Amino acid sequence: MINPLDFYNTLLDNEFTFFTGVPDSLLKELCMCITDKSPSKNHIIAANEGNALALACGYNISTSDYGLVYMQNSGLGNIINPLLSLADENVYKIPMLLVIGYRGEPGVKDEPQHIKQGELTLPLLDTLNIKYIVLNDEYKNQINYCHNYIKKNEKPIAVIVKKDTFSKYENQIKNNSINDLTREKSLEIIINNISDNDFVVSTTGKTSREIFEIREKKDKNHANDFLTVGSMGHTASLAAGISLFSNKNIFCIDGDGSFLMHLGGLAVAMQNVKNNFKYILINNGCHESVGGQPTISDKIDLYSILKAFGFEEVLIACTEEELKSNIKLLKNNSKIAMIINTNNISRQDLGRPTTTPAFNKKEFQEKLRNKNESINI
Ligand SMILES: Cc1ncc(C[n+]2csc(CCOP(=O)(O)OP(=O)(O)O)c2C)c(N)n1
Repeated sequence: MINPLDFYNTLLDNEFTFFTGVPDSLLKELCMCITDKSPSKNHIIAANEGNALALACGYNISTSDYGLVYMQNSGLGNIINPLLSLADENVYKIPMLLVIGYRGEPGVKDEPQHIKQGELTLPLLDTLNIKYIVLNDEYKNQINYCHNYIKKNEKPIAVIVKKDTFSKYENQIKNNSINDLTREKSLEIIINNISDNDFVVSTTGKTSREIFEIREKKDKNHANDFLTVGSMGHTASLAAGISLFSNKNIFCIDGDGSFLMHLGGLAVAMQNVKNNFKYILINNGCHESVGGQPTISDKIDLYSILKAFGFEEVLIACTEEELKSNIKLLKNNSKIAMIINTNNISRQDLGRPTTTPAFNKKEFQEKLRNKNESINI
């Protein structure tokens, strides 16, 4: 295994000193090291991977140095546009180092949402004409090679990071939150206070995993919950699409990282949705599901943003009691949102959905449509 700090120092030795990206569980230890060691000006946790690539392009234009963009391979889709129409050699010819977490690697067991992405990661890079190397113990030579390649060819190169490549970073991010409320407890309160006729569309990561386990614990099936296991950042648009053509209450449960990733999706959704679209933002200030790297949610006014997007009411809950009383109000006949401020603690033994996404969709769809006496299409 590679020690993240040694790797970080190797990057510095090779003049990679500007870091930006979206965190990934396979890069968790490296991300933690970068967050800890890099001056804040030189490390930007971006809203999405395409933004990160553009930031690295800006850095190169301004300094002539090469940025490093890190991401999970799910983020490849987000970088393709700026990669091909900004960084490409036929456009502005901007080099950088891409560090890509290899979820769904063929032959390695992984979740359904990572399978196709894993199969296509290397072929996709080939199609994009991006050279890649798979990171191993020869990393010092490999990073040096990348530096020389970038310099000579003035184009991006990718480093692929397999599962368990990095060892634990010595200085783990601590939970400094004084809030007792966990995301899981919040979800439990929500589930306990909505009816069998209400539907949930939940975001990528542990939110959906926790909802699955809460229903299991209550011996309930999962037909009321659409667990959006992949497609991070699109939950609000997905829930909006569902709610527009249903007369059921659709509770969209988002995370701050996901909310920020494609913020425009919610803004546009709000111009179109009806009063049955209920938006809940679980704000733990970080990408908790992949290691707890901070988002900017504690630096921006989420309440005002949601109000400006068109929510008639925006409720805030920081305690179980506030949450319990707010959730009742959420059922009002108005466009209403709730921000729940939680800590960033989750269970170590949290499982994953044991049913397939396809089965989940079928069950959800059947229940949603069967009980729709009149669908407002
Ligand atoms: C496009 C894309 N980039 C990165 C990821 C990896 N990823 C999965 S969950 C997650 C964090 C989500 O953060 P947030 O919405 O705040 O929810 P939390 O985990 O804090 O509950 C990330 C970055 C992904 N699935 N898809």
